[in-house]
Amino acid sequence: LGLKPQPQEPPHLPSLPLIGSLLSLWSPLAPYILFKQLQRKYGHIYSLKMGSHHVVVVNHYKDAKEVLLKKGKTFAGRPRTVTTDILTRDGKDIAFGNFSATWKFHRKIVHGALCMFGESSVSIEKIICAEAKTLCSVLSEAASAGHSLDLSPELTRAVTNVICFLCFNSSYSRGDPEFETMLEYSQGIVDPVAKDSLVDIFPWLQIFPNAGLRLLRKCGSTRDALLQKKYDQHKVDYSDHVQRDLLDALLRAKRSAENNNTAEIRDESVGLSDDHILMTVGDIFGAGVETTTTVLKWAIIYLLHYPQVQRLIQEELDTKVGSGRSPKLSDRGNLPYLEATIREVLRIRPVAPLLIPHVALSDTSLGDFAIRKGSRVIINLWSLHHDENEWKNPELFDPGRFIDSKGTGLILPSSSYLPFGAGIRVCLGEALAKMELFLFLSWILQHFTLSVPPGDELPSLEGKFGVVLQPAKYKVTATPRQGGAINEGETL
Ligand code: HEM
Ligand code: PLO
Repeated sequence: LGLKPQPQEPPHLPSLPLIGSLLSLWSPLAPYILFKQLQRKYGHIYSLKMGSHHVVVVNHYKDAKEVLLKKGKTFAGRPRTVTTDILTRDGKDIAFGNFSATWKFHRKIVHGALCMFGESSVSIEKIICAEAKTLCSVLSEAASAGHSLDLSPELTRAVTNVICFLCFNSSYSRGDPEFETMLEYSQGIVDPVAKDSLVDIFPWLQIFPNAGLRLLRKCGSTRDALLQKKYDQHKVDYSDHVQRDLLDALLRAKRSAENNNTAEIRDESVGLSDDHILMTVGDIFGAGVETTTTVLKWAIIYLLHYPQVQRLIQEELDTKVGSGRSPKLSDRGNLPYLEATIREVLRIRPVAPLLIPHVALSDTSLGDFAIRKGSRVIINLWSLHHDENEWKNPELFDPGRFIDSKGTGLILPSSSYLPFGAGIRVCLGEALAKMELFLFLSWILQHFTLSVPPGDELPSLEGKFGVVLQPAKYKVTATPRQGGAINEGETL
């Protein structure tokens, strides 16, 4: 009497010894769709076993915000998995590294380096616009030759060059063999990292020949060699007086830790070993390329499916920017329909539909349920972004839902929207990604109308679930717009 009832654990999916709840998850549906459906039977929060791991799945935004914001620190852990351990030398990076002083320190350095670029003379805006211009001239060439083209490698190169400038103060031109190598290894990492769940459930699978893991190891070491090369070059040219890029910022932090005596011990304790530095730039480089490129590909797919949306963006560009100059970041506030389209793409096809798994660092609670220390918590962003009670017709692509009734201002019609996550694990690249999406799309649409090549079908809207949700390959025809010629003499 008078005692508070002990909170119960969340409803549990049926599970068997050893394989856990694998049978109920053995489904042709992608996990984020299955997890959304399982709510009907088990409620918004339920738990399951993946091998020996206790996993809690969260499908409602109120609970998601409790995990990410209200109890952000309690849920700031990351699980160790076989694949991410291979990729990140046992979690010596930011995204897959567990909550620690080292993790905090690296986030701070990256954040500082990204902010510095906002202010410097070679501003991020200039870098992005230069890449947008090159991208548009490639489209122009294809258009005059009457070719349709797969935009993927061109978009990847544009986005890669932006992050390459920020990380390494360098860039790739077309046909650069190092860039081709990068394109190849990336896919060999994105695919197996997603398929990690099986090896993770049956760790002994590693002992047997495993094609995915072999590919991951091979592509991982190609990536590491590339990162190492950049690192070695930077060590040679480093100067305390100039900070060219993120790698310089990390080197500077390392030097100053070393100068504060007891070199190596201190080095290890704050986590500024060569491994840590390499893994941090590896993260930013990898995240910088894969996420933004994927969103651009989805955006273009939706523009092909909804030519009226494309037309509305172009009308907005024509009235607010015109054809005499190129779009700039300062136009962002004047182009609400483009901004709304970007928001809608991020809603309907979230880059990370299950975010990255979180881990409870101590015994805690979530809603009315008890959560044990060490539980993995999966936030199903797909459920948040497709919640019928929060979004009218969630399957429908409609940028208009982010525009107010007057048709001029941006709104957020629901709180069930977290494309970049939230709280202390929130995406580090949100501002950068938004600048790139805005500038690349506005430059392309100012100059071209995109359509499906004659005889081709509309590209599929179905995503391939991986560590990022990727669309299938497709081609486009770019038709130059009237008065949309690229102004060669223009200064940015
Ligand atoms: C983490 C989304 C672009 C760097 C995340 C997370 C999401 C996300 C959902 C996981 C949050 C969580 O686990 O709670 C996106 C989207 C992007 C994007 C939608 C593009 C539109 C970028 C870019 C960078 C970046 C360009 C690099 C500059 C990171 C890093 C983390 C992260 C380092 C890990 C943070 C941590 O675990 O502490 N992002 N991201 N992201 N993102 Fe992004
Ligand atoms: C992409 C392939 C790279 O070779 C390595 C890499 C590093 C960071 C990862 C990124 C990959 C995929 C997208 C991730 C990012 C960290 C944050 C981002 C997971 C695996 C997202 C969307 O959460």
